[in-house]
Amino acid sequence: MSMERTLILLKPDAVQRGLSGKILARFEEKGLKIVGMKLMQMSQELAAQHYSAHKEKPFYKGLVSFMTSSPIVALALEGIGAIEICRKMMGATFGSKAEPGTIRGDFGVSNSFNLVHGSDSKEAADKELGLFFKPEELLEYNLAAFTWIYDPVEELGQQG
Ligand code: IDP
Ligand code: MG
Repeated sequence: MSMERTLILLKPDAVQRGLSGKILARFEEKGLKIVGMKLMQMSQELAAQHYSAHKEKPFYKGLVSFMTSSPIVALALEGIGAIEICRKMMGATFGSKAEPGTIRGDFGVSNSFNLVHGSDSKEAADKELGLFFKPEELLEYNLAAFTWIYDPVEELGQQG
């Protein structure tokens, strides 16, 4: 697995229910590095671009309406295998089906109000990060805990 960046959105229900901090903490505690973060309200245009793959789905109109209804928190998270790790942490799409221990499984029951979005592939992550963040809003910095989160020799490729 390689170092990756993924787009996570804390959806309007997460912000309105006061769960932004708790959900962000889960990603931080896992060892993911925050490289971008902003509170924002999605425009119709941004929602249409972000969810273009779902344009023909019956839930599309409601989804765009929900996502633009109230502020979200957009996060860019970095880590080895970050895309798949974050998807696993989110759980299944529907809160009623998501396993306990996942974000959707622990905090929600709804099919549509499911708290969090995460990119599902490298291609999606690149596209979605570009939609939500300008290049200069994605930061490069050393995380002090990095060499305790990862084995420097085994995982970071440093000399033993
Ligand atoms: P994902 O967020 O787990 O990747 P997708 O199938 O990509 O799930 O759907 C995008 C979003 O659309 C979901 O997170 C959810 O908010 C909403 N959604 C998906 N399927 C349904 C549905 O059957 N009814 C209502 N909303 C849905
Ligand atoms: Mg999806």
